[in-house]
Amino acid sequence: MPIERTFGIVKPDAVAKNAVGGVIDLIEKTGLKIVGLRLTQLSEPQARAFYAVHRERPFFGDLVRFMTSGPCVAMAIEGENAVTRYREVMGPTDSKKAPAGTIRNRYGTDIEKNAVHGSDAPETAKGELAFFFSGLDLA
Ligand code: FUP
Repeated sequence: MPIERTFGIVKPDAVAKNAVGGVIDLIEKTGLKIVGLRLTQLSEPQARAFYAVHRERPFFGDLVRFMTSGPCVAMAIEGENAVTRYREVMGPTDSKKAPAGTIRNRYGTDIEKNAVHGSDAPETAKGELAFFFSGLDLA
């Protein structure tokens, strides 16, 4: 199985509740490696651009408000089958439906305040990694 890279965000709700270390711990316990890490606060244009795929959806305005409400932590994550394995440890979008042991079960609240983002495919991961990191920032 080839080594793959994916992209994740510890969202403002999880940063506010001091869960950055807890999220990274759950990721590392799966055997995946953190190869890039950056604390930042998204501006409104940046959040709109990052979530552009959702711009027609009814929740877009609230999502942009939430994602700009405080600092977040961008993560580059590496390992075999990293996209799928990271999505498994995140749990489903709606935190209320997330099974025990997942990040969203432990640190999320609902479908919006769901603690983390993760790329949905290797091609998306490339674009999202490039949005937050320069090649020089990655191990
Ligand atoms: P995910 O891949 O699990 O992050 O989920 P999506 O790409 O479908 O959605 C991106 C973000 O939009 C979610 F993390 C939270 C937000 N969202 C809502 O606020 N309401 C919804 O009904 C669906 C998504």
